[in-house]
Amino acid sequence: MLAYIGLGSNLEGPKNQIKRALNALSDNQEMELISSSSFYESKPLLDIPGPKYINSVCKINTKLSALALLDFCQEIEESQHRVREVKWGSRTIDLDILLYGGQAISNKRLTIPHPELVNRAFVLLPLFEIEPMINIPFLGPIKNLLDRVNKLDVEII
Ligand code: ROI
Repeated sequence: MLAYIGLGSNLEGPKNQIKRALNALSDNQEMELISSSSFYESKPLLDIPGPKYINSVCKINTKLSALALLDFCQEIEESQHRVREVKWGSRTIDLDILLYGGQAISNKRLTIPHPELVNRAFVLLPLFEIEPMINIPFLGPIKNLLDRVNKLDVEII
Protein backbone atom coordinates (compact mmCIF):
# COMPACT_ATOMS: atom_id res chain seq x y z
CA MET A 1 0.00 0.00 0.00
CA LEU A 2 1.25 3.49 -0.78
CA ALA A 3 1.08 5.84 2.18
CA TYR A 4 2.15 9.41 2.90
CA ILE A 5 3.46 10.53 6.27
CA GLY A 6 3.83 14.10 7.50
CA LEU A 7 6.73 14.83 9.85
CA GLY A 8 7.15 17.88 12.07
CA SER A 9 9.49 19.07 14.80
CA ASN A 10 10.28 22.30 16.62
CA LEU A 11 12.53 21.12 19.47
CA GLU A 12 16.04 19.76 20.01
CA GLY A 13 17.47 20.10 16.53
CA PRO A 14 14.35 19.84 14.35
CA LYS A 15 16.20 18.96 11.13
CA ASN A 16 18.02 16.09 12.77
CA GLN A 17 14.83 14.91 14.44
CA ILE A 18 13.17 14.64 11.02
CA LYS A 19 16.22 12.93 9.52
CA ARG A 20 16.25 10.39 12.37
CA ALA A 21 12.57 9.61 11.87
CA LEU A 22 13.07 9.20 8.09
CA ASN A 23 15.97 6.83 8.77
CA ALA A 24 13.81 4.80 11.15
CA LEU A 25 11.13 4.49 8.46
CA SER A 26 13.64 3.41 5.81
CA ASP A 27 15.26 0.90 8.20
CA ASN A 28 11.96 -0.91 8.76
CA GLN A 29 11.89 -4.14 6.74
CA GLU A 30 8.14 -3.89 6.31
CA MET A 31 8.24 -0.72 4.28
CA GLU A 32 10.16 0.99 1.57
CA LEU A 33 10.84 4.71 1.73
CA ILE A 34 10.17 5.86 -1.83
CA SER A 35 10.72 9.60 -1.58
CA SER A 36 10.78 12.51 0.82
CA SER A 37 10.25 16.23 0.30
CA SER A 38 12.51 19.16 1.05
CA PHE A 39 12.32 20.62 4.52
CA TYR A 40 9.92 23.51 5.10
CA GLU A 41 10.09 26.03 7.91
CA SER A 42 7.07 27.80 9.42
CA LYS A 43 5.86 29.50 12.56
CA PRO A 44 3.73 27.44 14.96
CA LEU A 45 0.14 27.29 13.78
CA LEU A 46 -2.23 29.88 15.25
CA ASP A 47 0.80 31.89 16.40
CA ILE A 48 1.16 29.72 19.48
CA PRO A 49 4.42 30.80 21.15
CA GLY A 50 7.39 28.53 20.48
CA PRO A 51 10.27 27.88 18.09
CA LYS A 52 9.64 27.55 14.37
CA TYR A 53 8.78 24.12 12.97
CA ILE A 54 10.48 22.08 10.31
CA ASN A 55 8.07 19.93 8.29
CA SER A 56 8.49 17.32 5.58
CA VAL A 57 6.35 14.67 3.88
CA CYS A 58 7.47 11.23 2.76
CA LYS A 59 6.02 8.51 0.58
CA ILE A 60 6.31 4.86 1.58
CA ASN A 61 5.20 1.53 0.22
CA THR A 62 4.25 -0.84 3.03
CA LYS A 63 2.73 -4.19 3.86
CA LEU A 64 1.63 -2.92 7.25
CA SER A 65 -2.02 -2.22 7.99
CA ALA A 66 -2.89 1.40 8.74
CA LEU A 67 -3.04 0.67 12.48
CA ALA A 68 0.25 -1.23 12.47
CA LEU A 69 1.79 1.72 10.63
CA LEU A 70 0.38 4.06 13.29
CA ASP A 71 1.92 1.84 15.99
CA PHE A 72 5.28 2.10 14.28
CA CYS A 73 5.01 5.90 13.90
CA GLN A 74 4.24 6.16 17.63
CA GLU A 75 7.25 3.94 18.40
CA ILE A 76 9.43 6.42 16.52
CA GLU A 77 7.87 9.31 18.46
CA GLU A 78 8.58 7.53 21.74
CA SER A 79 12.14 6.69 20.79
CA GLN A 80 12.70 10.38 20.02
CA HIS A 81 11.26 11.33 23.38
CA ARG A 82 8.09 12.95 22.28
CA VAL A 83 6.37 14.20 25.38
CA ARG A 84 2.66 14.83 25.15
CA GLU A 85 2.25 17.72 27.51
CA VAL A 86 -0.27 20.15 26.14
CA LYS A 87 -2.38 19.98 23.03
CA TRP A 88 -0.82 22.15 20.30
CA GLY A 89 2.42 22.23 22.33
CA SER A 90 5.99 22.10 21.04
CA ARG A 91 7.33 18.66 20.17
CA THR A 92 10.58 16.88 19.29
CA ILE A 93 8.82 14.87 16.59
CA ASP A 94 5.35 14.32 15.23
CA LEU A 95 4.46 11.71 12.61
CA ASP A 96 1.01 11.88 11.04
CA ILE A 97 -0.29 9.36 8.53
CA LEU A 98 -1.79 11.68 5.93
CA LEU A 99 -3.01 9.15 3.35
CA TYR A 100 -3.14 5.36 3.18
CA GLY A 101 -3.77 4.19 -0.35
CA GLY A 102 -7.01 5.73 -1.52
CA GLN A 103 -8.69 4.67 1.70
CA ALA A 104 -10.94 6.55 4.08
CA ILE A 105 -10.46 5.35 7.65
CA SER A 106 -12.25 6.54 10.74
CA ASN A 107 -11.85 4.91 14.11
CA LYS A 108 -10.82 5.82 17.64
CA ARG A 109 -7.14 6.02 16.81
CA LEU A 110 -7.01 7.14 13.24
CA THR A 111 -8.76 9.42 10.76
CA ILE A 112 -7.55 9.25 7.17
CA PRO A 113 -7.28 11.43 5.17
CA HIS A 114 -5.78 13.43 8.03
CA PRO A 115 -8.52 15.91 8.99
CA GLU A 116 -6.23 18.94 9.14
CA LEU A 117 -4.47 18.23 5.85
CA VAL A 118 -6.59 20.68 3.88
CA ASN A 119 -5.86 23.58 6.21
CA ARG A 120 -2.12 23.25 6.47
CA ALA A 121 0.26 24.72 3.91
CA PHE A 122 3.16 23.08 5.78
CA VAL A 123 1.65 19.70 4.80
CA LEU A 124 0.18 20.54 1.37
CA LEU A 125 3.34 22.19 0.00
CA PRO A 126 5.70 19.25 0.70
CA LEU A 127 3.04 16.74 -0.43
CA PHE A 128 2.61 18.69 -3.67
CA GLU A 129 6.39 18.69 -4.16
CA ILE A 130 6.60 14.88 -4.15
CA GLU A 131 3.16 14.06 -5.65
CA PRO A 132 1.86 17.01 -7.69
CA MET A 133 -0.87 15.00 -9.44
CA ILE A 134 -2.35 13.27 -6.40
CA ASN A 135 -6.08 13.22 -5.76
CA ILE A 136 -6.97 13.36 -2.08
CA PRO A 137 -9.94 11.07 -1.27
CA PHE A 138 -13.12 13.23 -0.99
CA LEU A 139 -11.18 16.43 -1.49
CA GLY A 140 -9.87 16.26 -5.03
CA PRO A 141 -6.65 17.37 -6.75
CA ILE A 142 -3.99 18.70 -4.41
CA LYS A 143 -3.45 21.73 -6.65
CA ASN A 144 -6.98 22.95 -5.89
CA LEU A 145 -6.44 22.52 -2.14
CA LEU A 146 -3.17 24.38 -2.32
CA ASP A 147 -4.81 27.29 -4.10
CA ARG A 148 -7.08 27.75 -1.08
CA VAL A 149 -4.51 27.95 1.73
CA ASN A 150 -2.25 30.78 2.76
CA LYS A 151 1.26 29.84 1.70
CA LEU A 152 2.90 32.88 3.23
CA ASP A 153 5.18 32.11 6.11
CA VAL A 154 6.04 28.60 4.88
CA GLU A 155 9.56 28.68 3.56
CA ILE A 156 11.48 25.92 1.80
CA ILE A 157 14.92 25.63 3.36
N1 ROI B 1 2.76 24.27 13.36
C1 ROI B 1 3.63 24.11 12.34
N2 ROI B 1 4.08 25.18 11.68
N3 ROI B 1 4.05 22.87 11.96
C2 ROI B 1 3.64 21.75 12.61
O1 ROI B 1 4.03 20.62 12.26
C3 ROI B 1 2.71 21.89 13.68
N4 ROI B 1 2.23 20.81 14.33
C4 ROI B 1 1.34 20.93 15.30
C5 ROI B 1 0.81 22.25 15.75
C6 ROI B 1 1.08 22.38 17.23
C7 ROI B 1 -0.67 22.27 15.45
N5 ROI B 1 1.41 23.36 15.03
C8 ROI B 1 2.30 23.19 14.03
O2 ROI B 1 0.90 19.84 15.88
